Amino acid sequence: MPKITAAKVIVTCPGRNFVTLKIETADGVTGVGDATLNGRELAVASYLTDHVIPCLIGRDAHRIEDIWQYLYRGAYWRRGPVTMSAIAAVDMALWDIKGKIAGLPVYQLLGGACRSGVMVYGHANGETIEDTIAAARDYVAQGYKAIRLQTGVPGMAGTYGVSKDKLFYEPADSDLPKETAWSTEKYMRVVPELFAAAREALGWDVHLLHDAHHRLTPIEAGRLGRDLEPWRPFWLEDATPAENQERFRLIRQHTTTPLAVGEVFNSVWDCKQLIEEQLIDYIRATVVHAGGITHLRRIASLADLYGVRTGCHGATDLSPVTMAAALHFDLSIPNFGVQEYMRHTAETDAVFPHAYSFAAGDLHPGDAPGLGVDIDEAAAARFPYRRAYLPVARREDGSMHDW
Ligand code: CS2
Ligand code: MG
Repeated sequence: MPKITAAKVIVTCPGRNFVTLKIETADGVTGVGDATLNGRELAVASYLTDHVIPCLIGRDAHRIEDIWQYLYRGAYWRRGPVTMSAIAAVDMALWDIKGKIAGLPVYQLLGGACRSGVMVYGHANGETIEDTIAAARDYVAQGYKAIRLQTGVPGMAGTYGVSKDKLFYEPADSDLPKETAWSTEKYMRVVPELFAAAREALGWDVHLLHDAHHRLTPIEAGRLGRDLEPWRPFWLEDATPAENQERFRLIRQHTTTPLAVGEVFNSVWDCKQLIEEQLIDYIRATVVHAGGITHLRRIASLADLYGVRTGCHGATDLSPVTMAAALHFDLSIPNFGVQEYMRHTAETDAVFPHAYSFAAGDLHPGDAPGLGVDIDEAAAARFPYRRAYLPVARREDGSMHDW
């Protein structure tokens, strides 16, 4: 058996923070897993170093499902973003090791490819509608088949989804949370204008997406969804917070705009009611925050029973290790929908050399054995951890809103 003999956590900040787990077997085979939890990175690093790694030493790296069950059921205080990101990192690293030992890319171990490539969507951001459309045109020129549109809201500074650096949008940009302002009324006026202008400029052959980032009540979401219907959005994402899953019933009653949710979900239990009642069209749970490839496959299988497709989260705070793992998963499941793809900076790509590549609107994980991604530890050491927070949002009267 490939016995686990060592494991360590590497924290690095090549432009933004990443937490990576590296597991090693007696034969010297190594596997990597992403454990990054934006703004709470060191909590997962400690969870792994202090509480998980000691339990891994001596175990059989081939027993992926058993180790998953051991870490999930054995923790007693289970679920939650910290625990599930830590389990995800172990799971990714073990799939990586299994693939390397088998000499096969992980997607082959998951049943093989169901499609030729993974359709991705890029982020078009702009202060104005014109700027957003100009950014979207760049994506079309690069071959993207799907684009997320976010625009500044007139009369409000610093809208979510819009940043100065258009290519590498990174919201976790200050050492204490920035305070941003929010007005639902102003926002709800500008989004339909953005979509009308985008269809006029870009035509109907490109998929257009939008993220409301948990900012609306169900009835507001129903109204926005209905206002967007003429422009046929691919999806409206995170229309409302989903702790209370039945909130989506009201949105469904009022709009046929497809709904996506789940980037902050950690387990199949967070998805269960939304999927079983067919309250959503796309589930956005992701490898790193929802327990790894092993658990995400379970979520996708449940979703498939109800005609719900996947649309995994893929923002820049998910490292290239998660991106690689997501691509193997996306390629292998029947009910894949779309994959988010925010490009990493050149520094990040240098720290995490990877086999995946982009062509004609699709990503492909490549055919290197395992996940096809690694961490260059010497390069990682040049970028020490820097505390960085996501912003918070306040309504115009000063009260807190969901960010
Ligand atoms: C966003 C993310 O990509 C998305 O859909 O919601 O940018 C999100 O804000 C960050 O991943 C938070 O860590
Ligand atoms: Mg989102």
